[in-house]
Amino acid sequence: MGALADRVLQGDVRAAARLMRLIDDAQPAAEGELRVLFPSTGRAQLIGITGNPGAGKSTLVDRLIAHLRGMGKTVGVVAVDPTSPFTGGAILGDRIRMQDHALDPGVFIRSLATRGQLGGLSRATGDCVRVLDAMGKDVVIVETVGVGQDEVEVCRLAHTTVVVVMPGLGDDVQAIKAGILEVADLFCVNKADREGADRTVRDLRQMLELSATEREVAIVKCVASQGEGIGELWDAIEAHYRFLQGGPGLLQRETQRARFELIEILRDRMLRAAVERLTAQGAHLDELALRIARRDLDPYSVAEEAARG
Ligand SMILES: Nc1nc2c(ncn2[C@@H]2O[C@H](COP(=O)(O)OP(=O)(O)O)[C@@H](O)[C@H]2O)c(=O)[nH]1
Ligand SMILES: [Mg+2]
Repeated sequence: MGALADRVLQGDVRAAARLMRLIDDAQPAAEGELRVLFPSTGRAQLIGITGNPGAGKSTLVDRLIAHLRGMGKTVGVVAVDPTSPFTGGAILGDRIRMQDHALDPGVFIRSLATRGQLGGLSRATGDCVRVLDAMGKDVVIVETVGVGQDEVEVCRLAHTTVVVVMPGLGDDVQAIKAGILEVADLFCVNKADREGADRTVRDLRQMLELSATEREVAIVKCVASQGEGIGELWDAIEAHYRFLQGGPGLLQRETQRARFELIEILRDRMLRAAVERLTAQGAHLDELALRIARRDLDPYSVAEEAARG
């Protein structure tokens, strides 16, 4: 235990890639390594980029990487796309787009396939972020599709969450209300080269006023494909981070994240143990599910038995 972690701490990129694969595959062996890494983490600035598919998140991340490299900062990226767990199509596209940075040792990009095992998406993402943090990356960016609850949860890992929207979708702003508003520290209205960007900014501002959030939520316009507004976007991210650092906010976020992760780890562990117990008794999960569906068993009794051991 800890052999991979030691190599990660020495900056071994291949060891980091291997550990992230263990994490993505929900291999229990990853935990021992992460335990060794933990004391060396907590230094990276963590940024979440979320929004609907096609909003321009990957393009923005690509430009942000270039901007940060220009400032001499090292960058880690975790790209999560649960909308294509089987084809991995979007993820492959992201990889190609970001390949300019692939040969830069100051950049590490990892796509998460999240193969839908018992381990959760946010758990795997958080653990990969931790590896990049331990590697010494100054900034770690998580790109995630802001469609489901899981993806909203992922935002809890970040110091600053950027919600990317594009103009011309009046309903889009409406759809944002649920859940996403609570996690947004910053809105990026991307594709500002298209008609209606100012309208979207106005709609967002109005929505923020109506929601009566105490927080200052900045709105930045970008044309990611042209690299416009990227400096302003980064400045707004920095301003938010400095605001957190200057008050109780940073520790509050870290504590919230720690609480969330602890619950996830506990849940994973207990779930794994319970499933192992059931399997040891000769019952297969799918078989039990079939018997429950047929009303031969009820799920409450099965769970009770599995939990009791
Ligand atoms: N017109 C315009 N297109 C953009 C802009 N940013 C990204 N795109 C395009 O929008 C499409 C989706 O971008 P992508 O970054 O893959 O979006 P993601 O799904 O949110 O990661 C791509 O074809 C981009 O080239 C922009 O600022 N203006
Ligand atoms: Mg993308």
